[in-house]
Amino acid sequence: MTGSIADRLSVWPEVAAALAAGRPVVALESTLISHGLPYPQSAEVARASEAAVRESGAVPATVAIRDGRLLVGLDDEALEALASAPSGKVLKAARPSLSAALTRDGWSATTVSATMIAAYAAGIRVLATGGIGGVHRGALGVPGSTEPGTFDISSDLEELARTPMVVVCAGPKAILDVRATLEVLETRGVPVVAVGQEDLPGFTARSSGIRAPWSVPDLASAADLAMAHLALGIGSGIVLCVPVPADVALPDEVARRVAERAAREADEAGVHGPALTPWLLARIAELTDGASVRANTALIVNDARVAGQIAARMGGAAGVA
Ligand code: PSU
Ligand code: MN
Repeated sequence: MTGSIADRLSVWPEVAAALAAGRPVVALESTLISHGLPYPQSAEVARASEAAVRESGAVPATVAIRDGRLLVGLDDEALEALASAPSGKVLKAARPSLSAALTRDGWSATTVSATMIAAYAAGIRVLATGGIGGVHRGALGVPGSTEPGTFDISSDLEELARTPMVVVCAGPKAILDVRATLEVLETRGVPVVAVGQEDLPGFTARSSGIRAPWSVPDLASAADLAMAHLALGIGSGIVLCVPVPADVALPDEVARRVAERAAREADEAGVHGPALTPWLLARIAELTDGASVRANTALIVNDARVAGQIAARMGGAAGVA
């Protein structure tokens, strides 16, 4: 079977009804459920994120792929299936693997890039994730080393450059080369905005140690800026970064130290490609004795809540029927 993205969409009735009525909807990506967190925390966070979007006055639409269809909005059974599937059973679908995911049977989870494609086609303009993908450490080579760079740069960045959506996250993942990630986003015309602080949030840490390219004091101004950006019609998305809740945040230097160590170990173990991010997140969970998982789950749910509030403030601009 072939068909365009629009032909492949299966929009959950509640989501379709909300979009038709001009009510706010928030898309949630599903790779963090299947590949980013251990079970059962993965299932808990998927449900808690949906609940947080609802508490904010918006309708959640978790996106995934099953049997050739792009599902925009999942029921509880589907969330459980994605979260509890044995590793390797669920494909990690990004823009480059979208056609492969859509032409195989069973489940695929969608990364930020694939989620943006499906959600945008459905009319949704606001998305929540934990941390966006970006430029991996070593992608540009390692100083002092003669080894060439891996060039591992997430397709999330290209998608943000071409798909006009508001993406709420807790900053680029700490496992990345955050400075290089910001530079690519700048080159590709994607505003990166810290909300409520001047430092760029550091995923599981409150601060990345880098000043954000732009910052706004509160959610109201974040929503205003997001609406202004989308209204321009210049094509790119906008990234809103909200810090992880303080009570579970990893100390900034701990987050950086374990990220560096995990990245070094991944390189030594020869882990590359789409498997790298899940491997690093799992290794950091071990290195922090689960503290990174507590921070990661809390920041995902917090991002979902904030995205719901932003979408509610955007009103009709948060989606199109
Ligand atoms: N946020 C998390 N955990 C995750 C991800 C985001 O807290 O696992 C996922 C998102 O789906 C993101 C992906 O798009 O990691 C990036 O993967 P890669 O670096 O292979 O592009
Ligand atoms: Mn990659």
